[in-house]
Amino acid sequence: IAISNGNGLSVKKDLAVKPAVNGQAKTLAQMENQWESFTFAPIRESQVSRAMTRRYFADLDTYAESDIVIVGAGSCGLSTAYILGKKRPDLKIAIIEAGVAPGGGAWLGGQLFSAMVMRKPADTFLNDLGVPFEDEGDFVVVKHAALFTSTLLSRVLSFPNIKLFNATTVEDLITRPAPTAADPHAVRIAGVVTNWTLVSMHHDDQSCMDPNTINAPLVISTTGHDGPFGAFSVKRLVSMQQIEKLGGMRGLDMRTAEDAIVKGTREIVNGLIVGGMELSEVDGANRMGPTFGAMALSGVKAAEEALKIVDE
Ligand code: AHZ
Repeated sequence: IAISNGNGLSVKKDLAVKPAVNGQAKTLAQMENQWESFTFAPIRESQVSRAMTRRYFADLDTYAESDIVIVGAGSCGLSTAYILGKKRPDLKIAIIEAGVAPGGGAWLGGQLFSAMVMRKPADTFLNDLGVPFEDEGDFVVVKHAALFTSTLLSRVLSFPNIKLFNATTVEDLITRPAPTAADPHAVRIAGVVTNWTLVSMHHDDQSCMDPNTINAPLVISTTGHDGPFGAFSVKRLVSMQQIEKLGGMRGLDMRTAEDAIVKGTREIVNGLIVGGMELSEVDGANRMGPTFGAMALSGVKAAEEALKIVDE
């Protein structure tokens, strides 16, 4: 049957599809031993498509103007989002993660071992999150890194004011002129340029595929140290001549690396905070290897710095 949608367009409505109501079991217990008569509630394929695309495109619309964009959903980016989500339900926060699976390097503790080590006082973050650990004195151990990351992810994804766009790469930064007496070419960061990661991976073998954008007065970059991925925003700051050069991440020293990352988490250029291991590339800080307290607490500090700027 054809029905006018009010814009003069006619929309085909399939009357065979009724709203899905499952009049059967209300609880799992009621389903026990009922498998002979079991059926799912009815559905049509287009309902599935629309349920997904309507929400995704509404989110793209909503978050095209965000209050804060977090680039990278590793342990630092997710910790930042968790604190911001808890403290500020009034802010619109978009997380852009290049990978299909968020979590960065925090699904395993180190090498391919399961347990995750955090030095005190990062146990406060675990307590806040509700992740159990064994206390070994100066440090604590979560029995599986995935328990930390999955709990953090589930908390972050539950905030109604946070949207994770995964499989999406930040390809560039949006800038606006912000000249100072010392630097007439200075800019402020005013958002991010995005593309689906699969598109980003094919710029060399397909004709121009232009990106999308998100405007935001504040970007928090946590893309990890340099490598096949990583250190994206700070490398771009060098190529756009906003910082002179990168210090380059130094060798591993657990005793100094973690303090340096947490203390150094800050606004690097106007509108761009850098946290986590991306910061080691700016400051020439040591790496810490498989001890994750600094990633959580750098996230806490990044959130604190962000709120100072937002509330200015
Ligand atoms: O996919 C990346 C990862 O999930 C994502 N990312 C990188 N570039 C991106 C881009 N757009 C969108 N252009 C991008 N996303 O950023 C995430 C970074 O996560 P990570 O776990 O690599 O970084 P982190 O700083 O949160 O944690 C670092 C963990 C390390 S490395 C290390 C050492 O080598 O010593 N020690 C620790 C604890």
